[in-house]
Amino acid sequence: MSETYATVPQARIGVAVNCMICGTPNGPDAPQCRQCLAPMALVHDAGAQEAPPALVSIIGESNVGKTVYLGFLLDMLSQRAGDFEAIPRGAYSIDLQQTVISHMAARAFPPKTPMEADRWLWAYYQVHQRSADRWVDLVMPDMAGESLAAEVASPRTFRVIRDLLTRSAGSLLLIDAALAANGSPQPDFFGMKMLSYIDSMRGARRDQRIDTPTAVVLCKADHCPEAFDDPRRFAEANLNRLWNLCLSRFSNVEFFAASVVGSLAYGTSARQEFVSLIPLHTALRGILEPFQWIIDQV
Ligand SMILES: Nc1nc2c(ncn2[C@@H]2O[C@H](COP(=O)(O)OP(=O)(O)OP(=O)(O)O)[C@@H](O)[C@H]2O)c(=O)[nH]1
Ligand SMILES: [Mg+2]
Ligand SMILES: [Zn+2]
Repeated sequence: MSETYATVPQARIGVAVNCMICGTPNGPDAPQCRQCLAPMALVHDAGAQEAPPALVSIIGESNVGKTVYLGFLLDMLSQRAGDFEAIPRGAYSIDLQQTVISHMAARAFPPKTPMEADRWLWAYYQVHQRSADRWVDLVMPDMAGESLAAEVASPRTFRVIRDLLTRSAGSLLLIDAALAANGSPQPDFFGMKMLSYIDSMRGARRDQRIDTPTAVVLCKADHCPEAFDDPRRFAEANLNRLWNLCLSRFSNVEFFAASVVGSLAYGTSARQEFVSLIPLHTALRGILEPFQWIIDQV
């Protein structure tokens, strides 16, 4: 017989903790939700807060630059960039930022995010917007592009992704602008798939558009500087299918361009057959703007 709430011994009911992402009750010492694998530390850290934190999802294909973007964003926030300062809740929140910064300091990109949800890094920050003297609590997981692709291809493969995307207060959809500028239709199609997945999961009627703030971030814009000049125009020209879907189904979309590297080198070695990219120096452009736009609306 499956274990239902009614059959759980009394002593355990008293201390069961509901997962922040999917709501499933878990034992008090569970490190991860037994249903969706989200870290239970999120709930323990939220403890005394009046309102639950807002979820912001960073989505996009594998290799688009999600981990790099999120790592630098968190690092900028904790260094009090622009209008913001950010305080991590829980030491685990620092791991992503630390991984990205230490790799980049050693002139290497961070490794690919593993597909298994229990190995993702999650960041839980209290963000202070100084001009408005406003605090926002944010939870941002670094999901793997391949897991997102698997969930989009056959919904309900990754429960955590469905729960995250349907409950997100805002999304950043990262698109490989360098590929798109080179004429590849792949970024356009993947972006469309992601948005139509969100559209169907939210279950909005055909005459209702999705109003969740969605920032489309044109990544690797160092390869195509024209994306910085006019991101909307770039998207309309190079990602026309995605652009049209945004117009017809999403009422709150904005386009941004971003890049983290100033110059790249290409290296090979006797031990490996492929060419690896070496970031020679970091030059952050457009990292904060999409985040600021999302925060202004959550
Ligand atoms: N030129 C350029 N390349 C970038 C930039 N950001 C990331 N990259 C490249 O994109 C690769 C992938 O970046 P990640 O952040 O690991 O990509 P991801 O979206 O997290 O990929 P998954 O973990 O597989 O989902 C890096 O190894 C770099 O080669 C950028 O701003 N400019
Ligand atoms: Mg990654
Ligand atoms: Zn869960």
